[in-house]
Amino acid sequence: MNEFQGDLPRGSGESPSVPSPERIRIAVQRRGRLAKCSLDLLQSIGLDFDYHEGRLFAPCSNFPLELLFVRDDDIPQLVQDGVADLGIAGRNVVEEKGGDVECLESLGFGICSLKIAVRAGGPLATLTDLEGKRIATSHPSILFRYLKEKGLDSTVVEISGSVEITPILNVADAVCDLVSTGSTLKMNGLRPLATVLESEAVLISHPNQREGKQKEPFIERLRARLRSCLRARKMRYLMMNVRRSDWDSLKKVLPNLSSPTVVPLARPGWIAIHSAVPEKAVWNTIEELTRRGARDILSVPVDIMVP
Ligand code: PRT
Ligand code: ZN
Repeated sequence: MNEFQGDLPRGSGESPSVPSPERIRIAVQRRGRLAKCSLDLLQSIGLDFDYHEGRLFAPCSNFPLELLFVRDDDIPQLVQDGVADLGIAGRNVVEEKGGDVECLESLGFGICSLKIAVRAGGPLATLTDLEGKRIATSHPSILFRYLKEKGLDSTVVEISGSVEITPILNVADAVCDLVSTGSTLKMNGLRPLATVLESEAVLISHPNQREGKQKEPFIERLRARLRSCLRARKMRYLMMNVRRSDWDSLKKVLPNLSSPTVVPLARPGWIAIHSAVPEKAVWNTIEELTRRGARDILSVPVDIMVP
């Protein structure tokens, strides 16, 4: 059964590969680092679609939406031109391409930073040492802006890939590249000098394309679902049994943001407590709760969290 409620026409999107003008179109990376997480996130907000390698479009069977699979670099332009209503791309790509797109949500994956790096043990030690030097990057616009802001006059060497080997080849004195674990820099004898941009995958749209459009309420529904899932991913749900007399002490451990559920147990003097806690703090919280008398502690993941 179709779960979407509204009067948006379904159009020709029933066909597996024919685009429909009436559906919300979301551009996602076809293959690469963001592809799987983008699809997983869309599935986690209840969207049902078939995905096969090589396919350009995938219509959704339970929401007026279709996916468009493209290279990540093309996503900001497709959104700006109105070919897609929404897109998922790295903030680095969005900032690099510039253009008139709006970041609607930060999506919590594809996390990396754009860093300037220099030869480890080499003569360049501070930002000012980059004055007059060559910096290789595949993000020239972002780097230009950064250098201008810092008042540095360096030469930007634009390169499309393998940025990290340019100092070895004497093509550049420094690099400005994406870093996640830092092992690529290390392997190439480089060390980070400055962070130019923090990046993660973001949901983008063109502000004017959405205004007053029939699709807007559906886009808002998607955003609300995304926020509920993203919020939930950061939380765990804890359940435990405690002595009523220990409750005042235990209360102090459970974060203020959650309002714990307190349920009386058949066992006299005991209660069950349920509470959502931040995933990052879950082990410390469990250990502290145990010290304060909590027993039979269960922790479960949270799928959806609507405030
Ligand atoms: O084919 P298409 O054009 O779609 O993909 P692509 O090859 O251009 O991009 P892809 O799939 O490599 O990356 C897509 C997006 O993932 C980027 O735009 C970033 O937003 C994000 N991302 C997250 C990264 C990284 N982490 C990352 N580590 N993109 C690239 N890297 C590279 C980096 O360039 C360097 O070569 O990984 C290396 C460094 O990794 P560490 O772990 O050694 O530090
Ligand atoms: Zn790309």
